[in-house]
Amino acid sequence: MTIALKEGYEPLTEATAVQLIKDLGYFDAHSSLRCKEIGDGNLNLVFHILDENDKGIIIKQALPYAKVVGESWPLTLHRATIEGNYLKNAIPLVQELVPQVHHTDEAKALTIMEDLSHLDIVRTGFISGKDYPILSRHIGEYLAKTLFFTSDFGGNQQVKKGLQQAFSNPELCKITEDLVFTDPFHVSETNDFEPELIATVETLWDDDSLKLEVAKLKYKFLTCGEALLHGDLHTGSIFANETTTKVIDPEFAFFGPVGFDIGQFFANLLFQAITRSDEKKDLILFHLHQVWDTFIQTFTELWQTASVEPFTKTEGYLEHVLEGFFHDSIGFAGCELIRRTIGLAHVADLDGIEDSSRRLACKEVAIKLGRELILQRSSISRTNEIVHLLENVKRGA
Ligand code: SR1
Ligand code: MG
Repeated sequence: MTIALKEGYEPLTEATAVQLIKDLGYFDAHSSLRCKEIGDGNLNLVFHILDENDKGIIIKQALPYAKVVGESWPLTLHRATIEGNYLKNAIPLVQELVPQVHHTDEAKALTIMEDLSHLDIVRTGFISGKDYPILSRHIGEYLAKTLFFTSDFGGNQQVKKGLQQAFSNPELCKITEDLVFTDPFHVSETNDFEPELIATVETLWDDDSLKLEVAKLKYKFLTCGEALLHGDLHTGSIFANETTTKVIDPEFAFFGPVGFDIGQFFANLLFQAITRSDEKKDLILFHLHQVWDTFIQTFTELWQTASVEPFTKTEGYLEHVLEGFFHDSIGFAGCELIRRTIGLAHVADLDGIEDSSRRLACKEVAIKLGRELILQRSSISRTNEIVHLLENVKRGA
């Protein structure tokens, strides 16, 4: 299938990316620039450009199809505009936790931003055993601030309705609706799992009580526009080092349930908790506890000091809201664990394990833990209980 390109749009090459950046005046016309396409995600081109003094810049460009599948899966270029607008909206809220955006171009579907190549992609760093001690504090703050100020508690409730239209992102939401919620729980061409997992996968497909709970979570994702979400907050969407954290890639942004962003981060920590040895696991579990603790602490402070909603003064309301967020987060984390193991888009935390029996054992744990989190989410009230569930699943697997 050939994709009809929009006027003004042409996929960049390394040569045209260099020309573009010079034309835009980010570098002197005579400077000698090096450019490399470094995009390793599922959807976009990413060009890293450096001058003679190693001053760098990033050009991210959306392709009119999903790169992970090819031209047979056309995909809106509008996602580049969503991404640019999300970052512009987030900068005043969490300035130090997102990249600086230098330039956006809707027709060319590109975002030009700060070079973050001095930082690691957290997923890659975690897999190689690195730790980022401040990561979960930063992400807890990031979640609390971005979600509170775009919710009906912290943002103008009339403005929010306009923002909901501006961040309408139906094609990218459909990807999540299918790949996270629907397909992994049914026989579907998009699923992709190792044949040895078939018995466990068929157990999921036959489990009506599980399907009912996933249906409820999917319905919440479809209908519950609580706040402006990042929409794809896994550890591959975060750059970090010892002191700095930067969240990237918000092209899936839309107004959805708060627990979705939190749950995706939980799940991607849990992949590491599943695959690490007992001695190295504690560093990851620390992040699981700290991200939630920081989230509730920051959200509570904002609730008490920056609320626009009169009912936030009503006793018991904050506790009710936080409890709902937590239960949702756990359910969404369960769906993420399952879909990254048996669905279309996998994670290197699991697929990168060379020893096949250990890899399969970890995948079994991820699927079974996902199931337990979905089914038991409403009776879990602390992050410690997630750890107990993981230990139980590991013992039984
Ligand atoms: C076709 S896109 C597959 C996945 O990649 C993105 O990063 C999202 O997680 C999406 O579900
Ligand atoms: Mg992405």
